[in-house]
Parts: sequence; structure tokens; C-alpha cells
Amino acid sequence: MVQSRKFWGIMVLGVCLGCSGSSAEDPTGSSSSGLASCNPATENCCPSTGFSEVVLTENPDTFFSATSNRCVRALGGNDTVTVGPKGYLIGGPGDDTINAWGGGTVIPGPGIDTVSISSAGTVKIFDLCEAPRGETLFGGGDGTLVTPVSLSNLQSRGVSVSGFSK
Ligand SMILES: [Ca+2]
Repeated sequence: MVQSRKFWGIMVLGVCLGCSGSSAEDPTGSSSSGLASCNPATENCCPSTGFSEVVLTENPDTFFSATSNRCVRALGGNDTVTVGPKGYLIGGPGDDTINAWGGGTVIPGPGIDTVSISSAGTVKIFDLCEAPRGETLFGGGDGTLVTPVSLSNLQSRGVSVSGFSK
């Protein structure tokens, strides 16, 4: 009995640490002060099915993948990441340079990111703090942009947006 309870405790702990965001789990973290209005915990998880997950580090990472259906969580740091067909890329904090070709989905996250997608990909901005002045979003001509405010509002805030058809 004791053993099975221990087992479940470890399972739950593993799930929590696996994808809940350091800022949510670690209230002592001071490096996230600039993200006060963001809630990355709600948007830093890979889809629960259909993707093989790759987790990078809190430091600047360079990662390239041509494998399809790969979900990459870049975490902190100024990352340079490319994912292939039907990829899912979560930039996390930091000024990231992101490429997703083959119809992928990108959640750039906080920081001044440069994002380029192709083949009817999707970029999702969940919070205005994820789209600071200087952010660059290119949709490849047929991209989909999910944004909490209008396109013109984004642009008036200093975000460069082009190449999206919807
Ligand atoms: Ca990183």
C-alpha cells in the first residue's frame, strides 16, 4: 500500500515538473520580474498527443529539427530554433529566433522574438506582453495569426507583422 502511494506521489510530481513553468512552481524566482503580466504556465505545454517532445535549456540554445510532429520547448535564453513539418514550437522567455516550416505552430512567448513560418503555419500570441516593440512575425504569405488584439493594434505597438492571410 505504502509503495503504491509513493509511486503515485512520484508520478504526480513528475507531471508537475514536466510542464508547469518554473515561474509557477518557484515563487522565489526573481528572473521573471519582467514577465509579471504574463502567465507562461498556461501556454508552455506541448499538446498532450501527437508530438514527440524536445525540451531545451534555460540558456541560449540552437536547435534544428527536420522531423515532423516534433514539439520543442525552448525555455529561457535567446534561442535559435527551427522545426520541420507540423512542428510545435514554444519559444519561452528570451529573444528567440524561430523558424517553423511545413505548417507548424509557434508560440513565441515573452521577449522580442523574430518568427518566420511557412506552408499555412500558425503563430499564437496569448498575451500582449508576448508582443513587445521590435517583435517580428512573418507568416509566409498564408499564415494564421492568433492575437488578443487587432492586427492594427499590434502594429501600432511596434510589432512587425506580415505574411498572414488570417
Ligand atoms: Ca533556451
